[in-house]
Amino acid sequence: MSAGALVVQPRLLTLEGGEGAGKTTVLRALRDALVQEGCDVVCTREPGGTPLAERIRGLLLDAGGEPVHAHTELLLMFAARTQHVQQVILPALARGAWVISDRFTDSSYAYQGAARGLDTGFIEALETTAVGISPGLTLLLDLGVASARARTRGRDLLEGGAPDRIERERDEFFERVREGFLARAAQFPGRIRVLDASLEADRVAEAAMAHLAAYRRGLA
Ligand code: Z5A
Repeated sequence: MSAGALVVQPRLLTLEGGEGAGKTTVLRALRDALVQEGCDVVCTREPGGTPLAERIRGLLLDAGGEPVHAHTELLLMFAARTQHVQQVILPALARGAWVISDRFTDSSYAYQGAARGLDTGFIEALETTAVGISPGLTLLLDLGVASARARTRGRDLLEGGAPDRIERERDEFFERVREGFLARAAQFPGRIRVLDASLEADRVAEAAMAHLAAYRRGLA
């Protein structure tokens, strides 16, 4: 299977959305559903997923106060992704495992493309050259910016965390991220399913599992 120059990987599932949309929560529900059926499941995240890519994540989220150029940010995201794909995702898929990634290339189109204003053609060139694969199914957790802020503030208060470099962006930035994701969903309606992430966590997880079940029936 291929999506343009990309090879579609049916067992690669990705979760996308703005901050605080509930990706981590949904990822656990999907993992549990697959594990219960005896599947080998690898859960991972971007940026990150390998020791080197996690170090790049650290640089991306805390640049020590130095301004980060949008192209630097994009190239670091893709450096981490290339490493992640080569070291973790492709080997897991090759042994027949399912891979669930908390974020993947759609995030670069939404954050660095739609929100930072970088050229989509350049992102496509990086995706084709340095990534080469596309998920079979992507669940986009769509949530309004104000609700997302309230959730992450609540979590930070509970856990004593603080917003990172990207989380400190203004609401307008996150509005553009949201629009960017929805535009991707409109462009790839077969792959990207949009979930209403404003619902209670259990309802969002149920919707995610229903999409996964329908997707798996389609593969059979
Ligand atoms: N980034 C990028 O710019 N370009 C790229 O190519 C990639 C990433 C790959 C780090 O990603 C940053 O990198 C991210 C995008 C950028 N920056 N931002 N913003 P990340 O995925 O690690 O960061 P994040 O999106 O900010 O993660 P997050 O805040 O942990 O979001 P989440 O995983 O979607 O949310 P959660 O942890 O599952 O839930 C957040 C809180 O809400 C928590 O207290 C939950 O208990 C609560 N929650 C969850 N679901 C619900 C519902 N349904 N109702 C009520 N409360 C809920």
